[in-house]
Amino acid sequence: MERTLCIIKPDGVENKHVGDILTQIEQEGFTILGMKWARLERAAAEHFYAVHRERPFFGELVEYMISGPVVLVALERNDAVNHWRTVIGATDPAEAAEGTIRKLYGVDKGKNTVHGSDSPENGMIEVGVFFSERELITQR
Ligand code: FUP
Repeated sequence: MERTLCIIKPDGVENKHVGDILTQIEQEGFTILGMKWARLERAAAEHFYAVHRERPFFGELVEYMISGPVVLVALERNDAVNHWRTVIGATDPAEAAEGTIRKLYGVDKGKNTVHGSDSPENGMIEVGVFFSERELITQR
């Protein structure tokens, strides 16, 4: 079974969409393996987005991700990565399809409400960054 990491970003928490997003996670058939509130530390945010280190928006992205609390949700499902990316929509809320989380709640390209892993390999890695294997509830 495939894993993906959802992060409900600071705007999603601030604008009180945590409940709505968790409802969509449940309705879309994901199993929640783990969930925690966090305030990301700068080093953790820099490490998490290290692939974007050379991009012009990197500094702003890191500042934003540490600006307020987030919710980390480890998800499991068939085709979890692609399915979650379909549910959340395109990076830029203005370009995201109708009904997607980013279209519904996103503020702009940076404050786009939710994260989703971009490949099954990264889904495993990113879940592992924030959850130890023994914290994940895999038996139902
Ligand atoms: P996504 O996989 O849709 O989250 O998008 P990316 O991995 O390309 O980008 C990661 C995060 O960087 C986005 F969620 C928001 C931020 N970003 C910007 O702020 N500006 C950009 O032009 C592109 C990405």
